Amino acid sequence: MAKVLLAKPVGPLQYYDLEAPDLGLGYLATALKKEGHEIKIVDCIERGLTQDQLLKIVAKEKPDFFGFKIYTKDLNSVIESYRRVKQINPDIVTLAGGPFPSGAGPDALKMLHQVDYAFQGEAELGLPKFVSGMVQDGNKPPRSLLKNITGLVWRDSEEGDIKANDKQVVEDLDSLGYPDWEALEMKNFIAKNPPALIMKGNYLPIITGRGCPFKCTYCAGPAVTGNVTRHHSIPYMMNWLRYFIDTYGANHFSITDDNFLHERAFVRAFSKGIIDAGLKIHWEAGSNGIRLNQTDEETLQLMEQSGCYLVSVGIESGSARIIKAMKRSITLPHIIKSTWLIRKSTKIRINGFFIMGYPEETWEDLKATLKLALELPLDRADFFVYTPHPGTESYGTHYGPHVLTPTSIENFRYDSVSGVHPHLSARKLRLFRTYALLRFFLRPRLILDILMSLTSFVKVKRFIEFFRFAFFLKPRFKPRVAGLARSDEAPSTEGA
Ligand code: B12
Ligand code: SF4
Repeated sequence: MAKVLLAKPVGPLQYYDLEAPDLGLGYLATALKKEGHEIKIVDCIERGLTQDQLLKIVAKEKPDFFGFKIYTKDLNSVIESYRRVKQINPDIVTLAGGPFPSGAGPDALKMLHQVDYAFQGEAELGLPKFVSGMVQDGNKPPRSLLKNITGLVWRDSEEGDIKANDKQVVEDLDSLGYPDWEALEMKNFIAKNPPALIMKGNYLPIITGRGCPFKCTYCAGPAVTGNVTRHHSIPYMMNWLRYFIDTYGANHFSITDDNFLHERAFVRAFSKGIIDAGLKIHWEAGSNGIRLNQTDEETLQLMEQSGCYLVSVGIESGSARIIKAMKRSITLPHIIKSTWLIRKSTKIRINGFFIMGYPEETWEDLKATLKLALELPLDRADFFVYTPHPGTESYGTHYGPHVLTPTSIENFRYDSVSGVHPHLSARKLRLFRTYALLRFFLRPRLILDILMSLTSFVKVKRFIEFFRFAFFLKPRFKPRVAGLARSDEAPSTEGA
């Protein structure tokens, strides 16, 4: 039996983080417990922990294995933490997983010197096998073990290089069981809901399926969950919803799938399942933005009947040229037609996702994006700034490792400018995004809608946060941490 401590990195809570329990870590906790290991999860963002406080927890818990779930934006923070964890006890086996290592592969170990092993992609199958194998071999694993752990990235001392084993996605999602609610400290999250203005109540994330067959050039999703879509069964999902309703009084769910509408038959069965079970809930689809080539009236109406009140739709650009360059496998007329279909066939609110600052974009393309945002029947819009994440096609084509510097990393968020754009300066991009938000929201229909949604103190607070976010005002929201601790060990990209 080993003691495993998994954490979300130290950092300020930012507008898009939403204080929600991390499903991926919850599934890992279940998988590790099944193998008899002891597991704790610390969400440093949610708890507002500093580096010192996290280190105190590590010193107290004395884990055999310590690992972070890492987004690109977290790199500075985790470099600092790993270095200090190794100072506490060099025998703690340090692990890295999540979106950044999934996309970066061997480069993750080149950049994170204090990490012993990294994982790419879904880790419910590989991680427990790895931990059990390590325990058995007294933390001196033979190559035969390391070579057989799916998704493992490891330093091969015999051949003097870094190996990245093939990833393996989980085919039968129900076989994983449910994310471990105990380890996720659910009560903390419930107390802090709800987040966004448009949302209706106690928000909890659920995931009905993983994976996406598309290959949009800017998206790092498939690097984590692969190109094949898999679903939980309808009974699994209904039990999950019932458990959340009965145990936590939740009435509002957010679907976090990569591509929720990809299999409409599943979406219809899911909606019917909620109606037949008589569950009185609200739900919204598209933390990740649903694709607009998979909409039809019947599916949308069933979604609405079962409680869906909001969809976030991936529009991304108003320029046909940029949509093509992004390899979105959808045309602009189709996007426009589908958005209107949602508006005409249901009362579901629509939030449009747009990307600004894609590498090939020009000033004219940006203007076309704003024009489209104003013409479409949208109730909300998010103008994200393009971020070149490792593992995406556009990172390789346009940027590459040189874009990951200690100063750029903290801007690997959708509201900061991280990469150097070939045509648009960072200042111009920032200004245009602010202008776009103003033009979009300062319209009578939206002003009225927002005013009517300010029904509680929490919502007014959230509105102020949104305002700051929209205008890049610093400090960022709820800065419960003094600021990211700077590491003296800058990530090196040597050999990458
Ligand atoms: C839903 C979602 C969200 C939701 C999360 C809701 C929730 N509580 O679950 C919200 C909207 C809050 C969100 C926010 C952000 N997101 Co997001 N999100 C996603 C999405 C669509 C699905 C995540 C998910 O549930 N996956 C399913 C679970 C099972 O997988 P998982 O959590 O990754 O965990 C598995 C593996 O990663 C691995 N693993 C995870 N942790 C660890 C740790 C160790 C030690 C090991 C060994 C393995 C391991 O094993 C897990 C089980 O298989 C992904 C796309 C994707 N496919 O990853 C983007 C994605 C992860 N998000 C992304 C980004 C950029 C962000 C933000 C930084 C946006 C911003 N603010 O600018 C924030 C950061 C959030 C934070 N707190 O730090 C990027 C990450 C790219 C990158 N390299 O950094 C992705 C890939 C989308 C994209 N743009 O390409 N997100
Ligand atoms: S952006 Fe959406 S459709 Fe495109 S690859 Fe990512 S998840 Fe799939």
